[in-house]
Amino acid sequence: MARVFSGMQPTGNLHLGNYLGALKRFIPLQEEAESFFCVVDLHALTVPRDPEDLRKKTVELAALYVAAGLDPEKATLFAQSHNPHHAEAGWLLQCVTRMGELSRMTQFKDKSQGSDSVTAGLFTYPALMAGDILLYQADEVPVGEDQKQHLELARDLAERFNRQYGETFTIPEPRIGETGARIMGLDNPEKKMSKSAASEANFIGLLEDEKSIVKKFKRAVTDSENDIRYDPEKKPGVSNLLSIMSVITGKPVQTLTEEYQGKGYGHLKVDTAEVVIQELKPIQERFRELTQTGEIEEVLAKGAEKARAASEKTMARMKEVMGLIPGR
Ligand code: AQP
Repeated sequence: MARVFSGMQPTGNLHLGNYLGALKRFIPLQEEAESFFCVVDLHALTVPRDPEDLRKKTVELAALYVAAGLDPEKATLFAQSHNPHHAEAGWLLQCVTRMGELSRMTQFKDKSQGSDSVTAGLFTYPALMAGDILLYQADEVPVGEDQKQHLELARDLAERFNRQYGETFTIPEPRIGETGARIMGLDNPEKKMSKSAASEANFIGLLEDEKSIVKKFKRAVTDSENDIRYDPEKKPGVSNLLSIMSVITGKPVQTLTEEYQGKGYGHLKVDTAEVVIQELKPIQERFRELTQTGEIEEVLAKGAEKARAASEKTMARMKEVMGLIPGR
């Protein structure tokens, strides 16, 4: 059975991009693969966080995993910091990662722009991410398009490690959706929807209320024409709305384009908002129930045990081949 691993950071508001590019795509995978889905709380520390908020967001993200349809009996759901192998593997992999490789990561370049207080953790985080994946011998990693470069690095590190120390890791394949892998900001469809966007008009939070969703879609930036067609280069705003609708309804973009021929942008915006509201409603209801019972902490505790057991062998092999002697 194939193994799947993916993670999400417990930071900011989980948005529609995170959901359509990643979380929604995790759900069917739990049926067909041995799946590990992690709340990557160590990654969240790469920029300063309020500790209380980080604790709250970690439990909330795990609750969103379950509310969206992940079943803790089928998939292993856990917090990254609950399995110490991640930090250990991250360090060992940093020692085979080159500074030049990390310097080329576009996410680091974007996030560090104009700041002289960037942490070393933000710079080395792709090596930790490689450790997250390689520890579980994952065959596939479902992610949005923005993570493609980090995954290529994880593959390069796995290949280098295998060459240098002998066969240790499975080489993971990125699994990036055809549609929805890069949901764009509603206020600026030239850039991806992002938790850290300057304006709240950029994203739809998964826990956002109906009124606000409708308002944001109505104000979504489009263009000055009035024909509805899919052309991400020339019509990024309209194409973004079509992508969102396509991933949720399962209708190909082409079919939607035909359905909306002769209708105005206003119509497309209101319908997209409605489709999103209906998709998020059951998730929001289930989320509210879950966060009142305290059962999520239990899910995370059981998941951590399973995760530690699953990564133990690889962790021991990494240490051994690198020349670390076993402790007693
Ligand atoms: N706009 C997006 N469209 C599709 N997929 C996306 N992802 C992120 N943004 C989009 C995917 O969501 C998963 C979890 O991402 P993360 O928590 O690691 O955060 P991120 O990739 O750094 O992006 P965010 O959530 O918008 O945060 P910031 O603002 O910090 O960059 C990943 O699979 C990611 O590809």
